[in-house]
Formats: sequence, C-alpha cells, structure tokens
Amino acid sequence: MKNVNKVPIWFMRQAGRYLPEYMEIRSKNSDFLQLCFNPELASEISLQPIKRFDLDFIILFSDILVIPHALGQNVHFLKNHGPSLNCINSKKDINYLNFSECLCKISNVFETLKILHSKKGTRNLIGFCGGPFTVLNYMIEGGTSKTHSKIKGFLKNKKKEALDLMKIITELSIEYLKKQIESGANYIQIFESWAGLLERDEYIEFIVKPNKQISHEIKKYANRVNVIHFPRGSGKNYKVFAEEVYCDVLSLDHYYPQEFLSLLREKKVTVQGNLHPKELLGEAKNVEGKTKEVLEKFKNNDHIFNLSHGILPNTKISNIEKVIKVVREHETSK
Ligand code: 1CP
Repeated sequence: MKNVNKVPIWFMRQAGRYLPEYMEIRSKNSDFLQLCFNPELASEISLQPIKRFDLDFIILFSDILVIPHALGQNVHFLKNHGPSLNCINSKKDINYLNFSECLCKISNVFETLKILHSKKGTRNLIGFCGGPFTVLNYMIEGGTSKTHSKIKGFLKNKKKEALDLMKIITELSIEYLKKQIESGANYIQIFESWAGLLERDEYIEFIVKPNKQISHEIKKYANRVNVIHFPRGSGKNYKVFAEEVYCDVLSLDHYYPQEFLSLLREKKVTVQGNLHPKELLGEAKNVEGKTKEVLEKFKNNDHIFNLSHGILPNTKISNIEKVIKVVREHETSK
C-alpha cells in the first residue's frame, strides 16, 4: 500500500490587511507597534486566519521591527507609508542604542505566544524575527527604500560599524527567538527579505554567517524546534545558503538554480513555497491551475505549501479558499 501524505499549508502574512476583521481592529488602534504589544488583540489577530481557513500553522502577529524598537530606535508605522525609523549614520548613533535589558521592552510578545500556545490545538506555532541584514537595512535606511543607497554606502564606507551593529542584532535576535520558543513556538522563521541586495563576499558575510549562527544556536538550544529560513531574492546564492546554513525548511521565491531541488532532497530540507502572491488577486479560475503547478513542481520534495512572499492587501479571500481546497484534495505518495 502506498503511503498517502498531505502537503501542509499556511500563507506568509496570513494575518493582515486583506482581512476585514483585521481592518476593524486596526481602525481602532492607530499605533501599530502598540497593537503588536497587546497580547489579547495580537493573539486574536493571529487566530483570525485560523478561524476562517483550514491552515496548519499559526504565525505570531508582530513585526520584524520590534528589534530596532527594543534597541531604542524610534520606530513608527505611518498610515499608507510603511515603517519610519530615525536613521543611524555613525558610530555615535550606534553607541546611543541601548541593549541592556532590552528584551523587557518587547516581552509582551512572549505573552501573546503563551496565549496562542494554549489555543493552538494540533497546529504548529511559528515565532519569527527578521534576518539580521534585513533589520540592519531598515535601521540604516530609516524605512522602506527603493534604491537602498544608504545601506549600500554604509557597507562600503563603514564596514566595521556595519559588522558591529549586525553582531548586536544577531545576538539579540537569538535571545529573542529562544524566549519565543520558551513561550510555545515550535517553528521559527527568519525573514531575510532583502538578501537579494548582496553578492559574493558581502552575501557570505552579511547573509550566510549571521543566519548560520542563528540556526546553530537555536538547534543547540532546542533541537526539536524547526527552523525555516527565507533568504528572499537569493537567486543563484540559494545554493551556497543551503550548503552553509542549517535549515529544516527553506522558503523559496521564484528564481533558484536548476538542480537545487535535488540538493534539498539530499540534505533532507523541506521546501516551502512558492505560489506568487499576485495569483491571488486575479480570477479564481486561474488559481486552481497555478496551485497545481506548484504542487507538481515540488512533488518529489518534502513540501509546505506557501507563497513566494507575503499576501497582498487586495487579495481576494475566495482565492485563498480555493488554494486551500486544491491543496487539501491533493495527495502525494512518497
Ligand atoms: O498597516 C498595517 O496594518 C500594518 C501592516 C503590517 C502587518 C499586518 C506590517 C507593517 N507588519 C505586519 C505584520 C507582520 N510583519 C507579520 C505577522 C503577520 C503574519 O505574517 O501573518 C510578519 C511575519 C511581518 C514580517 C515583516 N515585517 C517583514 C518580513 C516579511 C516580508 O514581507 O518581507 C518585513 C520586511 C516587515 C517590515 C514591515 N512591516 C510592515 C510594513 C509595511 C513593512 C515594510 C515592508 C516593505 O519594506 O516593503
């Protein structure tokens, strides 16, 4: 008899602006960070997609920018504009950051996880942080950037400062993730959303090394916890990433080297991904075919169904339902 397996499913950014019930809470809470630090509301938001859809994972509702906030940087989320942080330019600005006791400032996140843990049932609970380079990028750019000119200049002209700050972010992120695990997370995802900005030596130094350190420390601390890495935009560098960094799961966007899937099979790394979020904006009739294409592509790998990046705000709920139905009806035999 064949072993029938199901492909588990969740969506990056499954809690958020495409859900009317999220918008309702958000309309009454203008300060986004304070919402992240309100365990009752944050846990309610994390559970909103679970109430609507049949998903296998709950992800903590918070943001990667709680780390700069914990370090004492001013972080605000402006309406229709995204995050805004006071820029860091010099050694003096770095010295001004305060990293003693700074996890206390964000300890409500752990309370949210404890609530979620008590309500998770058989689902997995994902805690997360930003990849150190991605967090550094926001700290230096002061928000979302199209050109990334400040971070590129900073790496070029102030490399020592950049490495010092990366070390601080990496060590704090490890402590932060350990506390998330203590509070009930059994999966950890590291969102290295801007990995695609770097090449060659800089990719090794600023992406591979800190991500490697994080998974090494997390697996040493709690081997049972699964580590998901998402070095978005890595392209041909996905290969060196998978060779160097321990991953239980590797989340893929659209471009990765040929022969990469067989490397992941050899290393027993589960693939996560990779339906394009734009597919969820269109006609339901196309969604079924695109979902099946993804299932087919990864049929020989262990696979967690997901998107190649986060859900977009104007996503149609009916399309999410369609994807889930197709994945639930699909059976693999490995
Ligand atoms: O206005 C609003 O209501 C805020 C929108 C929003 C939400 C719902 C932001 C602002 N962050 C979040 C939650 C969030 N962010 C989660 C938990 C919810 C879930 O996944 O279900 C997670 C995991 C994140 C992670 C995050 N924040 C990333 C990594 C993933 C990615 O998208 O690449 C990044 C880069 C951020 C920064 C951020 N937070 C919010 C914005 C608008 C941005 C900037 C994004 C950019 O620069 O393009």
